[in-house]
Amino acid sequence: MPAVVADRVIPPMSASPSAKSKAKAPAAPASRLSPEAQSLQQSILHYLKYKMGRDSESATPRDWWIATATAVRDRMIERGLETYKVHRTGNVRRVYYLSLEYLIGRLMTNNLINLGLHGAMVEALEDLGQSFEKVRAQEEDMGLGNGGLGRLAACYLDSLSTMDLPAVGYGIHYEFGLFRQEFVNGHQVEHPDNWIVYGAPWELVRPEFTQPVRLFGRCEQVFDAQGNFTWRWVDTKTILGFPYDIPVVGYGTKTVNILRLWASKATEDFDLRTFNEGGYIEAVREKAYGETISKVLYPNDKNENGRELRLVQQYFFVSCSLRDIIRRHFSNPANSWENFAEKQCIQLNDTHPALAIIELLRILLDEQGQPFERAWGITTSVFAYTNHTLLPEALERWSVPLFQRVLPRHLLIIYQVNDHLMRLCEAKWPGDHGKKRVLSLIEEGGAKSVRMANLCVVGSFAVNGVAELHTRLLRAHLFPEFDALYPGKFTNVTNGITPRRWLRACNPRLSALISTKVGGDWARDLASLRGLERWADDPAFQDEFMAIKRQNKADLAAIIHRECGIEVSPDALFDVQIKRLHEYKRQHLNLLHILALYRRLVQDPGYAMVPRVFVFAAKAAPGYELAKAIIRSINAVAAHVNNDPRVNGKLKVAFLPNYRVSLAARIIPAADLSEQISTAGKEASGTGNMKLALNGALTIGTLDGANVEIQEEVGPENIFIFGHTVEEIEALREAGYDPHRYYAKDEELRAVLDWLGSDYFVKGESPNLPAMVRASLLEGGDPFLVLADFRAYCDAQLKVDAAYRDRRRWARMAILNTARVGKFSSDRSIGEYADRIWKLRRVHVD
Ligand code: NBG
Repeated sequence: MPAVVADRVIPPMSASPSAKSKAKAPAAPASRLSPEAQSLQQSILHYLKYKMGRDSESATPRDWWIATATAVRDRMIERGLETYKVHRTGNVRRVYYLSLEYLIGRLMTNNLINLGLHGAMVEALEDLGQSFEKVRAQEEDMGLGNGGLGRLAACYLDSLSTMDLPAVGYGIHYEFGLFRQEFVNGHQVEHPDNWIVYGAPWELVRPEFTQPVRLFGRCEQVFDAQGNFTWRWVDTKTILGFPYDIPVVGYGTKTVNILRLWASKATEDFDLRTFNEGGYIEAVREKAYGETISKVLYPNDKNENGRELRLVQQYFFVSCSLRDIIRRHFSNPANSWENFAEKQCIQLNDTHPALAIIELLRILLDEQGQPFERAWGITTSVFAYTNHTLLPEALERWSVPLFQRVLPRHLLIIYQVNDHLMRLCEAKWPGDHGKKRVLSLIEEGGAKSVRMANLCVVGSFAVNGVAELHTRLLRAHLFPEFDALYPGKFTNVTNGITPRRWLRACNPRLSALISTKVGGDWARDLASLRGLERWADDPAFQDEFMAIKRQNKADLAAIIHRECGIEVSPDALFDVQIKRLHEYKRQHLNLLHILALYRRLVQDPGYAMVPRVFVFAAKAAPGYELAKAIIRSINAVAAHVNNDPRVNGKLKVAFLPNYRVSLAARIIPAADLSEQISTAGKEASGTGNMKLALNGALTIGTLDGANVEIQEEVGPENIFIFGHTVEEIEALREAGYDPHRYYAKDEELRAVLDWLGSDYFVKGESPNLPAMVRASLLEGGDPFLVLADFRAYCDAQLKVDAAYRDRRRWARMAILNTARVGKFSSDRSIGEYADRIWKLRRVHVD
């Protein structure tokens, strides 16, 4: 094994050797390298030889990457072992973050920055004749999530370790992450994302913690030795959960927590029995089923319910995780069920892991023989639930017959919890059946289903929304009865983003500039960016700030050229909308504005506007036809606009394919304008809005989600707010919203909609997808009020145009955005969870 020297935390941005050494490094005159770089070099060469079977001449870029990542992982393991020891001997309280999604992206740069070894690694590799950038580019994004919810989970893991909080993340080790997106003739085409095919060097396999998971079967009534009636779950099938650990290193601290991801495997005895009975095909089929469970991540924007496999995935994952939590608790002889809730706290990331509540109850009732009241008492002291959406189609419901087939025992327990809930309800509102109907865990009427959000509220001691507005709507619109039944249970924790990834790593130029003004500690104390306010009016600082933006734009321009074949100028305003494709996010509102500009330009070649590059990146859920039609429409309009000499370079539209974390990290530092234009009340929070503002983009947005709080922080003069508010939308709906009214009275809107709906942009193509988009806005009733907000949006865009012409004013606004969004650090969010919900203390690791 290579020698591992004690790592020192290098202050942010110290990319140059921090110490000289006379010790010998294998491939270079040692005196030029710092001790950290020497040690890294030794490890890399060791793994190149003994793991990859190469020497530095024969190694491919992938060999270099795997050897380098493994060398970095060693440093994390060292700290991980130390962390584990401190946590175990201290018998500390821990939080377990249960999430079906983690959108991690690449880890190399972030791990190095957090370890304080970024500079040393650059040095070590360059000295070996390798470019760090090239090596790190070999890493596949870990895309085990759909969007904001999964990315939030990844940011929170970073903050948990950084803040020295004892935590374990649990998730699924999907073999295929979110699909890879390609455009073929402007249409989205999906390809499998086989991210682990060439190995995943950050992971550690942990076969000793494999867990059995039971499924299917039936329940039978039995009497126990005391003559009490109980249920037994029998004739089940068993599959195995096999854990992979990814170490999560904190920034500038020694804490390394883990993310444990479960892969499913078939049990051998079960296969063998079937095999011996002569059913070879059957044995292989069942083995395949066992392994199918963790095969693929479900794209969740379109209602994919009714999919047995998704329910099985959810149960598989919570069952493995809970057994692991219980095992860990009882590995300390001082612990018992008495202090379970005192030591363990489980956070449910949306309703996806809601079955954990019932599974813990089942273990307590059936395996521990506890009476219901006590089992329920323990259970409801352990769980906390975060809601991430108010969209009705995204609130999970599972059909009762499906539940009955897959988890018959759990369904009985759900009925038992529901009885308990109905009694509470009766005590509070005697005889009020209306209240019971809305609170019930079971939705009656037609096909019966289990309401997972209700289960989460009932089974948790705290429920939170993810932005002030969202939490207010959650309490007032979604759960008013629960709010009355459980006073004090609902609370808000506004989302946050990790400044390590979303500024320090993705925007090194701006990071360096910031450090010269406010010192090197801002990545740990983001509120200290307020110190930049002093320079907001300083012309020299403004010039530096905007020069960096321009360099970042030039970098993005090169990517746009490579990916889309479009030439764009870094002097244009970069107007960016990057997020999942969804009607509520209104990429089509943006498109209508682009069409309006295009029309103004072709009708009046002298039309005065600041040259703009519209940048889109988004994946549409594969089954979401309208979202795919919007992608097709944007690409079709782009093809015209980009090739029309009449617009004279004033307008370009680039839709970058395959949106993912590593692409976001390239776009965000280059954005001037951040499009956050969802229908008010629909975007729970948004986190892209925070990342863009932090990197000095101005927001054009509605009063939705965290935009409201961004406005509070940056000030109304430094943001472009437009559109109907939640209350105005309610009023409009009550009065009977009619999109045709807007269509009839706004000549430009009518013209661009009809233009889009013709076959002008997609000559002869069938079906005519842009026409489908138009139809959704007129005949379809425009469910997200695109037409109602169109004019206000165009007016706000005129204000953007005017502001951008005034270079000093724009620079000041951009600087103030960076300076004032420190609140949106995920460290602040995690601090609030730890103090107010989890009651978790920091544990220092030396
Ligand atoms: C998403 C919301 C976003 C929010 C993220 C993280 C789901 C179900 N919800 O607005 O749409 O920022 O969660 O909280 O993915």
